[in-house]
Amino acid sequence: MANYTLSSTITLPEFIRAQQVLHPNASSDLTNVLLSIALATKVVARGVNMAGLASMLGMTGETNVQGEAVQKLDVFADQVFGAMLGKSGEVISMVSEEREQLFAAQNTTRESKYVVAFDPLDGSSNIDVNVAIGTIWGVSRRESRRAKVDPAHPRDFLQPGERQVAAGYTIYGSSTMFVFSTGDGVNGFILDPEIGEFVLTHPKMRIPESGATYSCNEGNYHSWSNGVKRFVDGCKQNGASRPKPLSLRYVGSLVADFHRTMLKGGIFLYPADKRNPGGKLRLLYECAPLAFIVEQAGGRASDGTSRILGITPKDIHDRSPFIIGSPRLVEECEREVAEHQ
Ligand code: P6P
Repeated sequence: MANYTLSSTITLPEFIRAQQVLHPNASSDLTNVLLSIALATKVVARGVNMAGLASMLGMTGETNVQGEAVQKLDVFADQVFGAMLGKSGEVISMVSEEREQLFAAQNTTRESKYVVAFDPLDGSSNIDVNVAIGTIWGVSRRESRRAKVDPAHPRDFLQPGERQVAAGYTIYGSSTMFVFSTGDGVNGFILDPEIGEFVLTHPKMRIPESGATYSCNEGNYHSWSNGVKRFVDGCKQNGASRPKPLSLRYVGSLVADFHRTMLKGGIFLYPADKRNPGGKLRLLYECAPLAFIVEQAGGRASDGTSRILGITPKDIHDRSPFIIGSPRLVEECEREVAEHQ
């Protein structure tokens, strides 16, 4: 039995409801959206943990809109989030990494005003080898100039990430952890399987100013820009700005690499390269939600030259170069990029 009494802990639903009371402009409808996301996360967590036993591992034989092989758990997670958010009554439409087009929630009312973008199971290529994977999500209000009765439209999603009203991620690892922000700091919760509830374990998360690790796919080194190459070369040397070289840590699962960076400090980079001239990671449901989180925790996220949260997507599946982490390291990388195009 976990060594705490339930009276001394705060569960995720209690925390979400308490935030609504604390912040008069927080609405019960956003609370309902967050509770739906939390419930969907628990259902996916059970699926991930049971996958090996339920022979859910492996591929479906299809490919998704990204041209990536679809794993059975991808499909399961996409359907769970689509269904749970769809019946909340607060969501108009959704974008999922697994679906080519946006899709309408099945239960909308005239009062529904949120749109949600999510990567239901990021890092899915790691599922079969038991490496941590994750869900990433961002909630925004529908594009303000649109009337309430207008049907779902991509324009509702093509807003800069700074307009998100909430964002978060879940990491399905040695424990299942739910990390989110509604713009008033970042808080982390670990799932206690004995009570089937997320419990507050990481209040007011802050990313360290700097860190001892850099995280990138060095296999792409020769196709990076000169500025990125100079920054990564600098990570491997000691010098004026650091007493010893940084260590390379790269799992190949964005949520796992980002979560370690959030907790320990450091920098994660997925820059543009010859195969991905516009970057590999998706702006709407990978970069923007994590950028929202990291800025709320005192960190920084850019595409190398511009702040991620200031970028307006042109398409719901836009990609972006992605540099995120401790502010000192991201700034150092941006300086190298600016000075060495
Ligand atoms: P690469 C996983 O497929 C993913 O979308 C992210 O989770 C991860 O950071 C990245 O791609 C890994 O890409 O090219 O290093 O395998």
